[in-house]
Amino acid sequence: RGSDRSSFRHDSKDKETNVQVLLRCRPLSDDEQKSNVPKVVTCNEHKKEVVVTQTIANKQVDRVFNFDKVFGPKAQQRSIYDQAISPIVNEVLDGFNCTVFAYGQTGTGKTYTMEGGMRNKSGDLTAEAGVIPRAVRQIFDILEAQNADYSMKVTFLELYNEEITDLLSPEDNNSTRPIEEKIKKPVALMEDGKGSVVVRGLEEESVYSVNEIYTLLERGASKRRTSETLLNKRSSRSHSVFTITVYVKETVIGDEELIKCGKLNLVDLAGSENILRSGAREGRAREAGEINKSLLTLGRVINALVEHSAHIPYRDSKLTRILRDSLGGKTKTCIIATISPSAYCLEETLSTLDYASRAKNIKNKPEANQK
Ligand code: ADP
Ligand code: ZZD
Repeated sequence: RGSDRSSFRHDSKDKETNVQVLLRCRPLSDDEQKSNVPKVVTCNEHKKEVVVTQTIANKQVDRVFNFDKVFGPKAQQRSIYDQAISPIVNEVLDGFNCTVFAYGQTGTGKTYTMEGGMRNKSGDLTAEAGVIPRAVRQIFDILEAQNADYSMKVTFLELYNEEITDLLSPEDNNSTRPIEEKIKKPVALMEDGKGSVVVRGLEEESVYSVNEIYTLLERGASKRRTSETLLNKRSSRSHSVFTITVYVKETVIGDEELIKCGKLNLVDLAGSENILRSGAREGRAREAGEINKSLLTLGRVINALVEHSAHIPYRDSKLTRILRDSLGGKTKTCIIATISPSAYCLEETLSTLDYASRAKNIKNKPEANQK
């Protein structure tokens, strides 16, 4: 009967693939344009090349960086999605786990890229919609077109100061509880015995339509705003992780039932300037140290992976524990590095470009899971 085939069937070609790294440079803002802010970044999308122009001792020095894809200031949300993210979503529906990270200095467009601008009342995608709403739409469109028998779960969390906030937990209307308690709900990281970490205690919402997910995103976005104001959190210092898990029932000849499962993690990282500044003496130094722990550890994990170190410090932060499989594991990973063209951001821009270049050398071994 084939019932002994209940274990995972690995669709493994044991192929190593590099983490894909894309670069996006935002346009100058209206204000920056008005005040004639000098630009130091030139993008060549065809050559997949970014050139940064520095003037050192009156000499012009160019630094050139290459990526898997380069998107200049004119690139639209839709074009980035169609060229870079849509193929990843197809892989998720083929049973792969995939992760997209946005990395860069605050103000360079991480949230704009991952989430996008405000949402349309009708629920349609606007030109400003980012990766998350577009991925949600594509997943439903494909499953509906295939007339698939599917189910889906989403989670949305924020990680700040090594503490996890569940952005989807229902509103607590008990007005006598301290606000801190209403926002925070104990969630814990647990090892699942197969080398992965699961976040225990998160609200896992089963969803059946695009609009249902959009309503949840609204709840998450509103909760994030509440906790930002009430707890004086700086969103630039927090990481947010939106995860969609899709289960598709496969029609198989005979009495076997296979469920294909794919997972998509969409991660908006804390501003990268927070690592550079982490050494700075600040009033609340301990807090500052904690805030940067996940981002610092992410950098150390990347370095350890590309240097083939014997020890990869995954366990040193919550972010790297949650995303362990995305860094050197079986997940397909894509990093979108975001930069500003402004001369005033030069130092941060070079730091982001160096970081992103290093990340190109990380190798993963994607494997489809089929239960
Ligand atoms: P971050 O999340 O990196 O801090 P944001 O996404 O908040 O940055 O972007 C900062 C500002 O720049 C926002 O007002 C955003 O709308 C705008 N912006 C960022 N990227 C772009 C882009 N590619 N095109 C147009 N506006 C952008
Ligand atoms: N970037 C906006 C949210 C913010 O910071 O509030 S845009 C998208 C992904 C995750 C969370 C929110 C969204 C967002 C949104 C806006 C307003 C209300 C709910 C959700 C969005 C944008 C376009 C389409 C769908 C959702």
